[in-house]
Amino acid sequence: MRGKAAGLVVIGDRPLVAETPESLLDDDTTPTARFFIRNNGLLPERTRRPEQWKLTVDGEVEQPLSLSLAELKSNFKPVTRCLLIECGGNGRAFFSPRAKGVQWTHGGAGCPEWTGVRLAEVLKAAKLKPGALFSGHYGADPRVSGSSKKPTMSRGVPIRKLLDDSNMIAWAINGEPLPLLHGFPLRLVIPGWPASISTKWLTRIWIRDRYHDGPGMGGENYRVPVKPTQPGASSDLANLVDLESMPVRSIITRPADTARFAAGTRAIDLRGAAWAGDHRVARVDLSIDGGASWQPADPEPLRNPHDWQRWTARLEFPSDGYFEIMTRATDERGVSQPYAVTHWNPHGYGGNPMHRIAISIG
Ligand SMILES: Nc1nc2c(c(=O)[nH]1)N[C@H]1C(S)=C(S)[C@@H](COP(=O)(O)O)O[C@H]1N2
Ligand SMILES: [Mo]
Repeated sequence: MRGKAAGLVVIGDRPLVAETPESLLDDDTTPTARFFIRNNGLLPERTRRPEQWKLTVDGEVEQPLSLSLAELKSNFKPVTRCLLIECGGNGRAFFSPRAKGVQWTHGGAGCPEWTGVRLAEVLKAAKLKPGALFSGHYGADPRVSGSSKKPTMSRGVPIRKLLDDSNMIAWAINGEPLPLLHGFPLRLVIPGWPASISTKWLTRIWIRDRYHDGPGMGGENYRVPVKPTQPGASSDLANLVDLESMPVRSIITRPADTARFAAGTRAIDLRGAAWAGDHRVARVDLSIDGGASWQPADPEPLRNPHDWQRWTARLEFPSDGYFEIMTRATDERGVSQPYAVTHWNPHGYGGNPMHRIAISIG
């Protein structure tokens, strides 16, 4: 299977879910074969006429649209951007007691280069009515049960987020048509918030005059407590709100966990990535003494908004031996990562503890 060949770790097989080990996220632009996979249903059949694939934009609009992929390509200006998307459950494996759902560690995220059109341009052509409040996104994937009566998942966002200039309707990843696994022939890419809103095999964007009520909305779905919950307690639905911007996170992508260095090595070069949902990353710090002291990493320039923040660092080591290296990012608001996850919630959303690797010298 592709995932195995590329080194992805399969953490669910029906539906298929696979995460990327941190050391395989070392490329500035995530190669498609190393990009995580999160399906909630079955794969739709691969269309033989992708250019005729239809996208409908309807609901609270003056001008409902039904556009083929060929029309999207010719009627709007194509754009190419590096956008990070991250599963809302990334980090779930760090909750204790265990939270319900696929046990992601830090690998449910990646930053490939997408090509498509600006979602905002298409919405402009549809002319939103003043009553437009929320979106509802639909894809063509059948449910795991095989039933196609209800969509597998249909999530949406408030209009203020839908209109974010970074959002795209994409047909290509890293210069190639989307693979079927990642939404061929058309998908949404809405960075910053849980990637479940970045609908694959996209068929419809329904503009709504109220909060969207598709499968995957409401209840405990993608919701986190306002008042902190005792770990393991059952949830009080009235205390939950939608998880919007994803929290700050960082990973070390070089060296790999358990790397060994020759005796006498006194400096090691590190590389990594950090991101913080809709916020900018203000700094990344590294520690080799369990957080007793920290050293700053050097950020690389961002290529566009919602790009991940690549960083490098050179760390000095006082002696040979075994060391654990920790990374901690801080966002522009001053919010940084905890040592261990707090804010327990039944589905384990937003778990962003610091990433650590172990290395040995000599
Ligand atoms: N139609 C559809 N779109 C979907 C999903 C899905 O199951 N069906 N999964 C969502 C979730 S939960 C995530 S995290 C991302 C994963 O995108 P990827 O598989 O391309 O990495 O797709 C989102 N889009
Ligand atoms: Mo997800």
